[in-house]
Amino acid sequence: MSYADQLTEKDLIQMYRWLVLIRAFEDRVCELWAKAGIMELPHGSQGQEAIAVGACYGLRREDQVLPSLRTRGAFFVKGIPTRVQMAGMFNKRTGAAEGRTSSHHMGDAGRGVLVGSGIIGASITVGVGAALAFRLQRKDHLVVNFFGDGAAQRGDFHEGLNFAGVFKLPVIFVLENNGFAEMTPVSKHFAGPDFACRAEGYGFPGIRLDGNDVLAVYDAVQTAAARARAGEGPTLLECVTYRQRGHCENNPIATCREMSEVEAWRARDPIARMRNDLLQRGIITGEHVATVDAEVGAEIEDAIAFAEESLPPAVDDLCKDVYAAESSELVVGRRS
Ligand SMILES: Cc1ncc(C[n+]2csc(CCOP(=O)(O)OP(=O)(O)O)c2C)c(N)n1
Repeated sequence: MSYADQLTEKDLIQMYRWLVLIRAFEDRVCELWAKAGIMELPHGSQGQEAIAVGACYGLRREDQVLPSLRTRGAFFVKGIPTRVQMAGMFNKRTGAAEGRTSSHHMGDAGRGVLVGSGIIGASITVGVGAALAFRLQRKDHLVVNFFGDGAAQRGDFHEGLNFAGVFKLPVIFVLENNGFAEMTPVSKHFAGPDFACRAEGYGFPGIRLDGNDVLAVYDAVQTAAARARAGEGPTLLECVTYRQRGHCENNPIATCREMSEVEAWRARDPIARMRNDLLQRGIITGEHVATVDAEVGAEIEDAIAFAEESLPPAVDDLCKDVYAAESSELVVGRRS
């Protein structure tokens, strides 16, 4: 029996709710940005939500994920509250990092989001380092590292995969292949057959799968997680998907894509797909769908009100948390 087959109806409904919440959050953030309601330029993941939900659902709290600049869903599923995320979009002190950074760099190691990065690919080796730390601490936790097809062309990708392969580290590389790096199609930055086959060169499995199928992603990640926790090493998962909006909100999709291509992918939308599947299997009803939509809408409006009422960061806190206090270990190790 597959891992996905072992999910209960309650699990499936929860996964569906995450998908709806992430989409609604990002759509609302785009609206707010267009009306100058928030400053941060949204880089939406609309169309890619099944990857984050499938990958993060079932992880332990201690497992660390490193989201790409587009893996919004990882923050939700790992438990960062909607209010905190929205306050971050408003750069308020109740938000992540107390409003002093963009959401690209949001992290909460206590909940298992080590750190995000707006520098594409840079977090790959950081995640591998975290996996090495788990190994040295003799803990069977793991790391999930998210990045795009463009980021996979950087040296960090090869360095990170090579190191993880040599030391059989507990890390799952989740490549979100949405067909584009900013406006550059994959065909213009990669001549290989697929990204998954690169893993073979580093001595571990690489699998290409449908990233719009939340249960396929869940199954692949759980399989890779069992391998990682057993000390058998990393896995590369190339999740094929499509970004339904432009690279960011000042880059409308109609200006950089064939709309026939966009429409074809919208017809394969991961949320509609799961909804139809659950309806057909009798796990949810039309009434249930409406209830989820209403609950999610209320949760987002509550988060917006919370963010609007919150204070901006204090000027005196500008340099807070930028520098670590000097530790005695560093002093002892320093050469004179
Ligand atoms: C090191 C670095 N180079 C360039 C950029 C500018 N940049 C931001 S996103 C992006 C494209 C990333 O493509 P991909 O990794 O495929 O992720 P996607 O945006 O498609 O999710 C680029 C080039 C950056 N943030 N960091």
